[in-house]
Amino acid sequence: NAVRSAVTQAAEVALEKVAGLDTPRAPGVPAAKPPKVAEPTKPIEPLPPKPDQTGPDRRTPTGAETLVTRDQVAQQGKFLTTSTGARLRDTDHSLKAGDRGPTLLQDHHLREKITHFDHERIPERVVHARGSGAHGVFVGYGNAKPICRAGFLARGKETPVFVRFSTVLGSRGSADTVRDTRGFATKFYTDEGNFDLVANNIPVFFVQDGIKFPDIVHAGKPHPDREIPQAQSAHDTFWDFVSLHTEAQHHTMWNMSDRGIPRSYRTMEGFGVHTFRTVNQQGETALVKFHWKPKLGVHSLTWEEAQLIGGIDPDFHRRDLADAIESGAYPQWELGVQVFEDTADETFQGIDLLDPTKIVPEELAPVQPIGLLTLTGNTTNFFAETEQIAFHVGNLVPGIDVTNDPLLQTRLFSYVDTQLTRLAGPNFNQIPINRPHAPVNDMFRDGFHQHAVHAGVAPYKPNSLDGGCPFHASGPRDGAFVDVPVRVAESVKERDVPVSFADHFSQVRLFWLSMTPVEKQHIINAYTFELSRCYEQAIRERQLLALARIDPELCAEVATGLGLPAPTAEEALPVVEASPALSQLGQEWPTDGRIIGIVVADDGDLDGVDDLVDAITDHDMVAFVIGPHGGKLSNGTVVQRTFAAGRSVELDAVLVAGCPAPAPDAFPVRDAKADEPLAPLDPRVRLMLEECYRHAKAIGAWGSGIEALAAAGVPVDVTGVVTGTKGSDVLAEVEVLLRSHRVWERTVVG
Ligand code: HDD
Repeated sequence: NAVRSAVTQAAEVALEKVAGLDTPRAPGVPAAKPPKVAEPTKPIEPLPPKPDQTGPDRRTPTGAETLVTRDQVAQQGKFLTTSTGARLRDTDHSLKAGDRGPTLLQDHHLREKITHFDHERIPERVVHARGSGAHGVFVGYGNAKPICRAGFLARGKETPVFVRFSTVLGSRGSADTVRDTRGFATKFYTDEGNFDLVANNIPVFFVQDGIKFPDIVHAGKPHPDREIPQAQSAHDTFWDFVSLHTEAQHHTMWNMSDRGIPRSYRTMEGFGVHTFRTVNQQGETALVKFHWKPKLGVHSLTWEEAQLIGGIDPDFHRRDLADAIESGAYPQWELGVQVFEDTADETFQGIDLLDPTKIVPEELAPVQPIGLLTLTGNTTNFFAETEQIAFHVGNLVPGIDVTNDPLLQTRLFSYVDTQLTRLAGPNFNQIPINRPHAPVNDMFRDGFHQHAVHAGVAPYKPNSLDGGCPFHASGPRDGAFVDVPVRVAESVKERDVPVSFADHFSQVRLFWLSMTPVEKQHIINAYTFELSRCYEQAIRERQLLALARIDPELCAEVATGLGLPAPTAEEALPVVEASPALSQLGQEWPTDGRIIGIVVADDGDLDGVDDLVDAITDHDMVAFVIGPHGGKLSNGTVVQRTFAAGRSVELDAVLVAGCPAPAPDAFPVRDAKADEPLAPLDPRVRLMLEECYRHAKAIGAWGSGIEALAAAGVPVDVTGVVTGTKGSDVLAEVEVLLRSHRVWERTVVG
């Protein structure tokens, strides 16, 4: 303060000597003119932030502290400024030598604006580039205490989380519904530090050793010469690799199953894949596999739906997640563990727990729920949160440790390393979305994008100058992370693989045998589609040979589809028992958030349509009234989708309340089927009903809606097609059907 007041006094003395300053101006040069064009937008009251996007001022939605207030980061402050805070009089015109002259290099604001824009993009993730994120909360059940001392698992303990779902192969702008593995990465901001569970929706991986990760990724990514195809495995290099590298066959079979095309992120399971080691308060250890179980059940698209949606709504999964959260239908998953004794050989009933290409069937080791995840908040800013979040399998908390799984060991290196390029330097954990909620007291200093202003002079240990601070936590009592003292070194250094990793086929067969006939048919179709897209005959033949080692029926069906002879496996088929828990079908689930379309015609039976909408909403489902035009129908019912904009693929079930006649100008091309001796039906509605029928969706109709079914060729006397006299009765039956997601019984293989 003494220094300050001396400086102020000196300035006051100097000021007294200065008279008013005139702006010097060269002769003949006019004073600065006001801009000719007025501000294009008149000030109006800004819109309030969406309810699920409000965050306390100085905290991000995750709860980490930001460096700026909300007003400073939103478009809400009164005056536009430069990034250094100077108010701007004009951001619409560059500084020029005359209003028709060249632009001047001295226009600092122009250069700042364009430079910042030029650098708005950062490298996308090398894998999992396409993703969607949400905030939420995890609540522990407390029952994991005997095996794990992690504080966030304590009974009733609430921990904020951020989850990022993703596809693996595609670029940031690729479609959501491609056939691919899905990422399911969760960051728990626990009191003991961040814990990241970086999981997938498939419980096994393509390779057993991380050193092969670049190989599978290079094979799956688009071909390097023309960069096609985008976001899919249906091409030569992928099948070249997996057919040669047979340990990839298990993961590949999961991809070819319905798991490769989830209906929604909300209906996906998640798997930590590796076996982790947990430690309790007494220091006793157990081996565990983590599972996420969706409350809405596991549910997938059909392949035709997935392809159609790729064009109709490439953001289908992102939109579905955000809409559900915004509407308050918060998605939920239970975190569960399979628990195994921590034996010296780290195996369970002959299954090597360190082999990431193997599952342990739930019939042998049940998944025990230990907590509940609820996603409650959308992101405020996609880039700041979903794009900048950095996960790392090494972000562990006391009570959870890694094992020697060679895939996991490489991941421990890769996840920090990749952020150094992607987020440009070593300080990425200071980015708001990555900041722990636990106090951070590290000795990492400087580097690109350092945001902290570290005090003290002794960022080294031991020191005396900063009082010896900070100190080591002494052990579990102080909440320290303690590495589990497992024995590691009674072996020789070698590049090799254990014999127990050598079996590449028995669990693939196990998966195949566990599928229902419908699911098997989908797998056959998927292999046939993908291999048909390969150009190289040798690759198709090699993959058929791999299928022969899994199951002769599977191999024969795919071979028939490809028009090739089915090979026979030289060795005997592995003998395995099926695991019914692997099938997605045969159970009933809550219908929350399911979308029911109601097709209406202006001159149809509109009575009661509004009541139906209310009934659907009351049951926590979503109703889309689909009509010939936007706005309102003659009875005042609001239309959510027009025939022009709505497609069946958005719906889980459809109700038909009328038989809309073809609109004369809907299709400029003559519609041949409209001349058939059936009730004339708008071709877009016919397509919708045909697709719903083909995709095994529940269909209901009453009144003239029954004529629409006939005109679309939808039989009324089959399972899953409900007709009646009253919409409410039909809805009640459709709702029951929806509990099993689809009506597979009426399909050919049902
Ligand atoms: Fe990985 C991202 C999941 C093996 C290297 N991985 C990434 C993401 C998920 C997974 C969900 C996206 C995270 C996000 O949303 O930001 N990865 C897995 C699973 C694996 C696996 C379940 C096997 C069990 N990964 C794996 C290996 C390596 C990597 C073996 C390297 C040797 N993974 C990465 C990466 C990524 C990544 C290159 C890209 C972006 C990132 O990390 O942050 O480091």
